Amino acid sequence: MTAFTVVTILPEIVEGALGAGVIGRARVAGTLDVATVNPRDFTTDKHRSVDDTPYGGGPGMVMRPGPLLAAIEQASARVPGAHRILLSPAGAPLTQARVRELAALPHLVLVCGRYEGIDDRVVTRAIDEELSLGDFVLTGGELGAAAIVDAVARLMPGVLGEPASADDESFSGALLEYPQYTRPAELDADKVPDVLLGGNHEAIRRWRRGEALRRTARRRPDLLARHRFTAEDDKLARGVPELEVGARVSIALCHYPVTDRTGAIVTTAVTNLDLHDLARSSATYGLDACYIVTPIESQREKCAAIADAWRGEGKEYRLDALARVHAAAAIADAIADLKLRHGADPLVIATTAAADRFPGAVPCTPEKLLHELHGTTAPALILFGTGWGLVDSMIPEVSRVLAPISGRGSWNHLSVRSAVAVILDRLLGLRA
Ligand code: 4FN
Repeated sequence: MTAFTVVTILPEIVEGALGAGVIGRARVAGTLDVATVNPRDFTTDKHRSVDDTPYGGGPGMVMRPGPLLAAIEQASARVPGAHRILLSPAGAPLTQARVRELAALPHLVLVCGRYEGIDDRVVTRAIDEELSLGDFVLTGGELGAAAIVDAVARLMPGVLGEPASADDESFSGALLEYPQYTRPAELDADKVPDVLLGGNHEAIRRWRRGEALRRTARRRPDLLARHRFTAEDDKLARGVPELEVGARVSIALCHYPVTDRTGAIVTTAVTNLDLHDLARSSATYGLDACYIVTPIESQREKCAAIADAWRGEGKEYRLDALARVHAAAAIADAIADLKLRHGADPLVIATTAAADRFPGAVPCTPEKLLHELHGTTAPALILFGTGWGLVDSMIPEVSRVLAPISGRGSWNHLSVRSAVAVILDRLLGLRA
């Protein structure tokens, strides 16, 4: 059982947060040990001051090291094996994985800052770990400390009513929860899904798993990217737009209309390397198609010749990639092909290394684009330029433009093969 000692100048906040509900009851019953230690009780001046002005100037006050260090020392001695945590925006964001690890420790001392922060020597001398609840401004660490006590305590035996309900909830696995309903079965015209009213437990389990996958895709694509799909998940995903985004995304490598180094509108040559690598990236991320756009017929024939050469080799993994490659005479032809095959106009997205191109298109990131695709069943076509980039005035179908890929520097001449890989990975890549 983990004991908790919260070091705070405002114990009322911690008591208020941890005095009611299952946590409050467990404390009264003696299955949960939560105490507070107040640095103000360790002051020696007549004003009992816990703060002072910052060295070097600046706004606000800083917590004095003396009373805080004394309070942490006494708190740590209350139960053996203290692990001292500072709640701080500089800490690692708290996760359920870390909560589970903390639940194995005998004593957590949770130190709360106030004012503008605490004297840094307290951190270097008396803190083992810094944790944060997230990226927002708080007036103090107390609510973070209360959150950690709540999250850790609910994993301890005897704190929750049923032990089964402790760890099968959202974030323990990688998926959000399926939607829950209780009586009445009809709230005005709002009905509880039929499957939940029937007694088919296997059908209910399958429906819930499918809903959990769908909701996670829509609301927390970052979590879904970390989820390992089971064979059943793959089956449930089939035909669900939110879960098959890759199969609606196509790319086009455009050799026209692009500019050269002087700004003149030109047609560039198809290269063997680009074609190979884009086909392989397209297959890796499960894309619908990879269009090679060139108005020059002999260049389109070259694409077919390269494809034929692959076919000749007869290697199966290459054929998978190859099946996605289509030569097109113009961007409009690729768009027409998508419309024909999907029965809807594609969302056309331009890419550019220059932030001022495509001024009429809505700027977006791969993350925002993914969110948008979750909300539609329409296909998407991402355009990549060759040479010195796509000519923005000649592609009226473009409605979105992806922000340039960039590192810290101003030098930005990524190869188109690299740009495709980076964008596809940010859009569809797994993070597991
Ligand atoms: N906050 C940021 C950047 C700089 C300062 C703050 C901030 C309370 C003592 C820390 C904040 C956030 C999550 C404790 C925020 C947390 C705190 C937390 C916290 C008073 C000094 C302060 C992250 C927005 C860039 C005030 C962000 N989880 N300073 O809030 O203690 O636990």
